[in-house]
Amino acid sequence: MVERILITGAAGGVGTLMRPRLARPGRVLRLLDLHPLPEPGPGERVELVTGSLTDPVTMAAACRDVDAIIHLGGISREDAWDRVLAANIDGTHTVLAAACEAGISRVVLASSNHAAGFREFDTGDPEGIAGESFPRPDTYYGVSKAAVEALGSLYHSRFGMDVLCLRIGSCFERPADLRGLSMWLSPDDGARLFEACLAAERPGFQVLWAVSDNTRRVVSLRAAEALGYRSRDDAERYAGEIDTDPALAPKYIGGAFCETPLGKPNPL
Ligand code: NAI
Ligand code: 15L
Repeated sequence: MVERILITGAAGGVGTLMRPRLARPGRVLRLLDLHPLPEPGPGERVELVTGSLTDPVTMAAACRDVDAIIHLGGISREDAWDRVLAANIDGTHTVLAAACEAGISRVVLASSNHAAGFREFDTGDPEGIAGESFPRPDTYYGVSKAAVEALGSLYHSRFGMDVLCLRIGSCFERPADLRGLSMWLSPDDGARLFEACLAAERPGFQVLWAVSDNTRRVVSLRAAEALGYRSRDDAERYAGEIDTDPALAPKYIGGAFCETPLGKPNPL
């Protein structure tokens, strides 16, 4: 049997990092984005879809013969309310409704640390902040991610879908700054976590922190590890290249997002 996984927002930063890492024999990646995607390399089993995840017709076609969805597409930073609402909240509703209609029972949703950006770094709890902690958004973008989680919960409770929401920290090749030493999700660990989300038996609805097992980690990996995730990376190996002056330490896990003007596109 061919396993087909639909990845929305596949042309973006995380999608580009995951494309080679999620390739497996017997697996087809169906990659959807507003922007054209690079053509398949030799031996690569991908199907390319250019279109909007906010369009129900596009999504209905994209969901055909799909076993699971990794939903990354949308606006990935602060922006005007109506734009964030359309791409992230309406968009995720369209993705979940199409998945449900197509009988797809497993969806992994990209939430963000910014759904909980106003949680303080220093909680005093050695376990770290739990995944299903109540949202404390830092931006309209963060509000949209809290709504993404709520929509996932709704579709699980109403229709029995398995929905895993990942509160992703900072998923880039390497951590950028002092905050990143706590919040980094290495690309390889990201792929490990997506695989755990795809493989877990009947996980139901969960909100999980998606970070590497960083020495300076302040969010809990308990739920992700219970699902089968095993981080092998630690941002600390980059500490020597980063200014670790404690004066630069942000108070809140959302870092600079907590200060960016609401509704103004930010370059972070
Ligand atoms: P990105 O901005 O690089 O990529 C997002 C992609 O979604 C883009 O290629 C864009 O064209 C596509 N997209 C936007 N609207 C669309 C639509 N209507 N239809 C189809 N495609 C659309 O973002 P990145 O960094 O790849 O993040 C992926 C997801 O993970 C996003 O949902 C983001 O909010 C979330 N995330 C990312 C983090 C990171 O560290 N990169 C951290 C926390 C969350
Ligand atoms: C996010 O949610 C963004 O999508 C990403 O671009 C980074 O800013 C990340 O959070 C972060 O907090 O580093």
